[in-house]
Amino acid sequence: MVEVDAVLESAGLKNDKVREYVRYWAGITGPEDIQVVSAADDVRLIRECLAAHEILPAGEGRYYSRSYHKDTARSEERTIVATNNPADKGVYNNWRPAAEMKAKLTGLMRGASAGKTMYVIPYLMAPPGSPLEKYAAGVQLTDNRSVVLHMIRMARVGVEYINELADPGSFARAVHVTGDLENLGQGTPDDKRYFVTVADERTILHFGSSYGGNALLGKIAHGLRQSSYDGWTSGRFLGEQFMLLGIVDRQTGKRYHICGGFPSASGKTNLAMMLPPEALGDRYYVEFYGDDIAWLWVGEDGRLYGMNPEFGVFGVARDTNETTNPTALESVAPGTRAIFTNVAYNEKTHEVWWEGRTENPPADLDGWLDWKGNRIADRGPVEADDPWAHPNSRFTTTLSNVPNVASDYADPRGVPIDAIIFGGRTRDREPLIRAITDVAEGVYDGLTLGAEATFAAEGVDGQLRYDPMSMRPFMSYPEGPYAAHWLNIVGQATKRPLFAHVNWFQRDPEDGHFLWPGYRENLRALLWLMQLKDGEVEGVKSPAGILPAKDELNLDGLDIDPGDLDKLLSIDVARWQQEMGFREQHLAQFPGLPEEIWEAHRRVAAALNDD
Ligand code: OXD
Ligand code: MN
Repeated sequence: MVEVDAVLESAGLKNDKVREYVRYWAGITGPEDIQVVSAADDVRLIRECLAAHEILPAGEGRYYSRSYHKDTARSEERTIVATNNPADKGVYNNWRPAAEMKAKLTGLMRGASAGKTMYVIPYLMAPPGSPLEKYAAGVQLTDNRSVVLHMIRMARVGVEYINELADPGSFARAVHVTGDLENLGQGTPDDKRYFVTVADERTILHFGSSYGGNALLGKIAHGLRQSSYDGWTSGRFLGEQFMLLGIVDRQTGKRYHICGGFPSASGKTNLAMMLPPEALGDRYYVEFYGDDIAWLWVGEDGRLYGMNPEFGVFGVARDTNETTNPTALESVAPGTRAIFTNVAYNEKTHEVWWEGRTENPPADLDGWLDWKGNRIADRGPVEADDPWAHPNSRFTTTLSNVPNVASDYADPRGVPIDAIIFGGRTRDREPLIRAITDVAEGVYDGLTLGAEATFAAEGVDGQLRYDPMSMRPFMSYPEGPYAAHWLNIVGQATKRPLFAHVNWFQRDPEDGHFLWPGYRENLRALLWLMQLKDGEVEGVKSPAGILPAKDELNLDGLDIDPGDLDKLLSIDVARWQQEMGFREQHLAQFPGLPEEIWEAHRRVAAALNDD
């Protein structure tokens, strides 16, 4: 057995509560060795991982990793929020009793790190000095070296973040044990994986994966599930799966900040990293703050503030290219120390490729391996059309590598939020943008956010898979209190943000073409929203919010069909009325939903009927 205290002492880990926690879990998981890591260990750990073939070189200063082929994504069914209070059970949080889950996970983890090193990763999910720092400190234990490399990119890592805590016990306890990946029955009735957040004990216990949100516990488990629970119980903040961007108007000197939630596959990372359209580039500059998580609170000046608690980006590789997201490509350029996971890899040239990177895959197949490590050139007719990269393959890079990262991205004070936007992927009904000035109607809009079910297979035609505030997989407490907490936090602000709903994906019903070009052009809708906020435009009232008048959108340099623009800026009342019925069923699932939300629903329904 390792001399735990001697190791922690020599690593400069002084917090006694952290020592106690490491000792306790080392006693259970039984590692052969213990190492405390900090960001400065990255160079050594990369070298060790390369030597052990846990990662491979991907060109100068870039790396490639491949996960076990049944361990490639978050598993919603195996993810649980546990507490000691049955009243914490909601519709989406998969609630279970804390005692039951702690016993189960302790059993699964017992002796499961035998022969391995336990890495102790002290981290902070916030810029140091943040008003929410108290909720941001954590210590992840993991028996997987590649997970350490990812954590160093996604969080601020080092003993300095936990040695001097005002309350030494106020760190999230995040235990990750990989398990025997080949014998866990992933996706079968005998699935042994469990990803549990014991929210009222601020303890995260994840067993049976080394991938993404299942294994990088600072990110989703702490940054979203634990933080949203902490935000609710403290009454102080919101922790949401939101991107955060800034817009600088060089002509007026004004700066704006917009955050918002988008269900997966609705272009959130592309939006967060967006560049302005060519024709508007002299005047406007878009700044990147974060693509996945925002914590929101009300500052002493009565404004809503937001910050990205992460230190990096864990972005989906698929379809990332010079058109969709040139900024992302630059953020993983040679020398960035980025890590690619589960994309295709050329073992001779060390290049990487994924579907949508270029229109066609590389023509010369020499050296190319698919994400499972199989040679593309050896594929038979059955596999010929299989993707080269896994659809959930990723790139991991630090925020500072993003070329348009905001100069104040690490400012602990956060940035004032001018608007909160929601956007799904909707082929009809949702206009390009509709602004909402009333807080309850804005929160109602977030609660009824969704993305289209893929037609026929997953649902009724035109019916959304609802994903409230894009938090469905990360909900940690019941939806009724969640809505009340939103009303409370935003209601505390004396200078309120605007809300808006955006949709870049409306299609022509006849030939299916996208009505709006998307990507960089999306800035035009956001600029209109900021003009509305500043009282420079009035928009046109509709039953579902304020729409841009046709001449209010800045269309300089954009060639768009006038008929398409008409459809983008109008409301299909009949389709909206159908949607209101679906919304009613969706909201009725949530006991204790505040009356203000129901009133907002009835107001929109009545306005549609009067229209
Ligand atoms: C997610 C992620 O799973 O951002 O949503 O990784
Ligand atoms: Mn996410």
